[in-house]
Amino acid sequence: MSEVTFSKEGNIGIIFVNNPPVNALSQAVRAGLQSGVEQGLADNDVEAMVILCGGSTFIAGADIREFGKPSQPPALPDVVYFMEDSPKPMIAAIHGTALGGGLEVALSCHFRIAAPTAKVGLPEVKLGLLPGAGGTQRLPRIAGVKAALEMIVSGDPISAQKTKTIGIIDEIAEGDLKTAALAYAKRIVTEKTPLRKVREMAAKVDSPTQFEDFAKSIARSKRGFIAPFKCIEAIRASVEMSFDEGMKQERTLFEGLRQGTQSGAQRHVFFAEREVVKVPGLPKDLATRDIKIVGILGAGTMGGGIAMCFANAGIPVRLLDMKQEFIDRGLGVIRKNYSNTVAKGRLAQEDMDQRMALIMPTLSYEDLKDVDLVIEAVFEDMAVKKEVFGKLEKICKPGAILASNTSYLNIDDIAAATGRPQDVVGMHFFSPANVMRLLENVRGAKTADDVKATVMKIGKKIGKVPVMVGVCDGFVGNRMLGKRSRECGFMLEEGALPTQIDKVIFDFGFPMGPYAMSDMAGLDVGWRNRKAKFNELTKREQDNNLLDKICEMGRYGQKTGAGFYKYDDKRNTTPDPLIEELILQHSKDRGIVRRVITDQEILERALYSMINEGAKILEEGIAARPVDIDAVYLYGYGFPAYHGGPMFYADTVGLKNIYEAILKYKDLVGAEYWTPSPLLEKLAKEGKGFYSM
Ligand code: 3H9
Repeated sequence: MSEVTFSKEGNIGIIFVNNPPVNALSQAVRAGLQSGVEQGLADNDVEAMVILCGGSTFIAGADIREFGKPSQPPALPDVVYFMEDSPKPMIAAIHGTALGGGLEVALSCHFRIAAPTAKVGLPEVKLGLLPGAGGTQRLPRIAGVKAALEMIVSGDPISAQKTKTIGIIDEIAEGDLKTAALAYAKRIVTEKTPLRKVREMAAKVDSPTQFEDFAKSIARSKRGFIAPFKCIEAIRASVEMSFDEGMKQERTLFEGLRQGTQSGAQRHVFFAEREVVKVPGLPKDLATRDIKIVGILGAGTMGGGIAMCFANAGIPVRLLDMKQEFIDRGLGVIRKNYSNTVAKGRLAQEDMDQRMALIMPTLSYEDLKDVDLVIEAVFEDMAVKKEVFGKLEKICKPGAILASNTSYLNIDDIAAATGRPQDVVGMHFFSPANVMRLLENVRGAKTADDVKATVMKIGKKIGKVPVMVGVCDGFVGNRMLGKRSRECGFMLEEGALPTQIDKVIFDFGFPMGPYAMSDMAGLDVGWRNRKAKFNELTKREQDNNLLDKICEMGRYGQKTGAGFYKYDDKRNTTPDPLIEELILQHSKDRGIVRRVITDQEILERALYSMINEGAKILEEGIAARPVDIDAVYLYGYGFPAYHGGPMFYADTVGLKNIYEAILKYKDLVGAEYWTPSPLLEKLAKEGKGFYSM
C-alpha cells in the first residue's frame, strides 16, 4: 500500500497518510500529499478535502533520517504552500501528535479539527533546528507571538484543549475523528465558510522589546544552544517582514542550522536514546519477567529517589531500612520532593497522595518475599552488599530479580554470594535518582538474558534511558570520569586552579565543572574511594593528595559550607584564597614549577582522557557500541546535547587530531596515563571515526 492514498466519501476527498510508525514526512509522503490535493482539485465532485492519518498519530514531522542527505523534491514548504492555495477547503483531522512538519501541514490547511487527546507542537528546536515549512511564520499569525515564542523555543507540545483556546484548533471532535471530520467538512461546504489562510493574517508584538526580553529570559537555560535564538530571529521576521520574505528568512536560518554541527549532534541524541534500548545479542521478542511489585533496600537519598521513580510509574514499592528513624527521614525527603513539585504546579495533590500511598515502608525483610524485583541501595561496601544479597536470596521468591545499585563494585562478586547468579544484575541509578535519566544496567557474567531484557524494559517504563554495560570498576560513566578527575588533579599541580578548570568545562557546555560538581556531590565520597584504592594508585597519584588535605580540614563540599570553594547559606559559590594557597604550596612542596596552562590544554586533557578510556571500554566490550557511551554521558553526566556525547564529539574533532594530542600528552604527562587505545589508534590511522568503524 502506498504511503498516501486519495479516496472520496460523497463530496469530500480524503487524503489518507499511512507511513508507520509515526507518519513522518518522507519524500513519498510529501509527493503523496501533493498528488492527493491535485486529485481533489481535478475532481469536480470533490468540494472539500480532509487530511487524515492512520496508526497512532497524525504526521509527527519531517523524516529526521533524511536531514543528513541531499533533499529530494517536492520540498515541504512548497507542498504546504500548494495546500494553502487550494481553492477548495482543506481540513486537517488530528489525532496523536501533530509535530513539526505535521503541525506545519495542519497550519496550511484552512481548518483544523482534533481528537480531545491530541497534542500539537513544534519540537524542531530539540533537534537543533527551527520549523522549516512555515511554522515560524504561521504560528505567530494564528496563535500570537507570545504563544509562538513559548511553543517554538521550548519545543514542548500542548494539549488540544489549550490549542483551541489559543486558536490553533477550530474544533474538538466528539466520538470517531473521521466521522467528525467529514461532518465538519460538509458543514464548511454547506455554510460556504470562507477559507482561512493563516499566511494572510498579521502577527503583532505585545511589547516593543518582546523579542529581546524573551531572549534574555532563556539566556541561562539555553546557554550554548544556537537553535533557540535562531527560532526567535525567525519568529521576529513574521512581525517585521511580509509572509514571503519571512518564509525566505526562515529557510535561510533553517538551512544554516541543518548543516551545522549542533543539529547533527542533537539528531544523533534523538536516535541514541531510542537505539540504546535495543541491546545487541538480545532477541527483540524475548519474554521478560513481570514486575508488579518492587522492593528497595535503603531509604537514603538514593533508595528514596529510586522509590519515587517506581511510584511515579504506578508501581508499588516496599521500602526497607534498618531503623524507624531512617524510614521516617527517607519518607520525609520523598514527601518534601513531591510537595515541591506540587507547589510548582507540576503535580496534582491527588497524584502526589497516590504516589505516596504506593510506597510502603518496612523494617522487615519478610515483606520482600513477594516482590518481583529488589534493588539494594545500601552502603557501598562489598562485605555489606554480600550480606544483603545472602539475605535476599533466602527471602525473595524464585525468579525475583536481585539488583544492586552499586556504582563501582563487581556484580559478579556480589552474584557469587547467592545461589542464583542468573537473577543478579546491576541497576545503577544516578543522583538525584528521581531526576537523572540515566540507568546503567550492569550485566554480570551469569545474568540471564531475560533478566537483562527485563531491566531494560522496566527502565524505559519508569522514564529512564537504560544502557546495558559490562562489569568493570566504575562501569562506563564513573570509569571514564575517573580519568578526567585524575588529569584535572594533575593540572592543578602543574599550574591550573579549580576556577579555571571549572570555567573551561562549564563553557564547553557541562552544567558545572569538576570541582563545583565534587563539592556538590560531597568530597568525602571521592575521598573514601581514594583511600580504598590507595594501594592501586601510581606514585604520582598518591602524592597528588589535595583531596586528602581538603577533607582533613573537614571541608566536604557544599554540605559543610566549604570544599574546593566556599559557600554561603544559599549555597552561593566563591573561590577560596586558602585553597588556592594550598594548591600553590602543594606544587612547591612537590618541586613542580607551575606554568600557564591554556584553556585549550585543559579542554583536551579533560575530554581526550575520557575519550581514550571510552575507546578502551569499547575494545573490552564493556559497552557494545559508541552510542551506549554517548547515552551514558548525555543522560547521566550532563554532557551537552549539542556536542552529541563524548564519542560523537570525538568524531567531530577527528580521531586523527585526538590521537596526535594523546601522543603529545604522553610525552608531557607520561605513558602510564596517556597511551592511545589500540582501537582509537587504528581508527585514526584509517581515517575513520567511532561511528564509521
Ligand atoms: C521537522 O518536522 C522539520 C520541519 O519543520 C521542516 C522540514 C523542512 N523521523 O519515539 P518513538 C521513529 S523536524 C524519523 O519510540 P513514541 C523513532 O526513531 C521533526 N523517524 O515512539 C522510532 O524508530 P525505531 C519534528 C522517527 O510513540 C519510531 O519512530 N518532529 C521520527 O514514544 C518510534 O518512535 C519531531 O521531532 C521522525 N520524525 O513517540 C518528532 N519520529 O522504532 C519526533 C519518530 O526504529 N518524534 N521516529 O526506534 C517524537 O517525538 C516521537 O517519536 C513521537 C512518538 C512523540 C512522535
